[in-house]
Amino acid sequence: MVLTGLMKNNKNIFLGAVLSAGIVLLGCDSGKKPAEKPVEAKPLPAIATPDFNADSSYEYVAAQVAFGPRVPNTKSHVDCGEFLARFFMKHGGFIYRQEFTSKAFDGTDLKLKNLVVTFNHKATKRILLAAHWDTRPFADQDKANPKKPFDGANDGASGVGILMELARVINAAEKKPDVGFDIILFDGEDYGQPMFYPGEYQNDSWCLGSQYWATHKHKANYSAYYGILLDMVGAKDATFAKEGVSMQSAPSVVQNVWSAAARLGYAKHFISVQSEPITDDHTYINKLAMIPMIDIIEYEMSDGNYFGSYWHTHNDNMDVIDKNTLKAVGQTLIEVLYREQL
Ligand code: AHN
Ligand code: ZN
Repeated sequence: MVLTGLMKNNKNIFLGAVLSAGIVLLGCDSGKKPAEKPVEAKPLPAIATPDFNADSSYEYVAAQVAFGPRVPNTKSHVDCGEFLARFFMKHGGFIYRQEFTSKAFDGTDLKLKNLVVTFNHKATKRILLAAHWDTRPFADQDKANPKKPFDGANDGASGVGILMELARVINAAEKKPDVGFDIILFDGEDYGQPMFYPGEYQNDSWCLGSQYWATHKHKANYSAYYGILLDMVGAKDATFAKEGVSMQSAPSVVQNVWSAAARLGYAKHFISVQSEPITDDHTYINKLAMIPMIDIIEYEMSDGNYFGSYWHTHNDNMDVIDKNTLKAVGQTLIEVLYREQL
């Protein structure tokens, strides 16, 4: 896999060299002495990265779903939260359980818990990876049964299942990334006001956990070099567009992640299309925590609601999850982490 990556990459490097040669020639016209030789672009050195196991990641998605919908203020939610905390401790993470209460759009007090997991805490250069672990309390896009909760296999569990497998394989690997990294599992992302609720629409009713963390970090002076959020990252044939908030706040991070995916052969998932801005946890991390963060989120151009047709319906269950998509996202994240230099 490393080899294919390198071969593909050589092509990009070659293009880069042609382009810089063009710039040197332009320099000639303006009367400046051209550089002796264009600076030679170096191909990426081969590196060994752990292999992301999609079967294992799939089982981690299923394990969350098996608790029942992880809706705040339910036993399934509490139990799954404990399971996740234990899992990350077992696989080398240090856990901060951040418990707090937030008011929902309808005035309900929600008992929420962000799980902050740190790896290699001594490293000062840190990458933040995140996903939400809660499930929406109603399938309000479902025609037949819009008031009942749904499994949230893709919306919620897929991102968490990828971060679980990433933590497992990196912890088991002899060679770790040079950078430190943190995983935050945000709670209360999906409790946003549904269309069936009367009254004025409250925009900030989504993303309660990330809004809380951004203003109450687990460590007062915490920051990260950049962040990557995962949301709905496990559906069959999913496409991820370059999302608007990400392109506005962290275009070079988008570029880096999309290039890594292309090197590994995953360009059919990481497409070169820009989508409109989407309000998600990264919106608040950018706006309130001032950490540049991108969102890898499924975006289907052919679909009326932009997300998959299963979105916020009872079809968001294990049947939509595909191991190839989990692999594409998980292996790309590993590539990005291991390529990041101090
Ligand atoms: C809105 O629908 C405003 N944002 C999408 C955030 C989301 C909901 N992600 C998953 N579920
Ligand atoms: Zn959702």
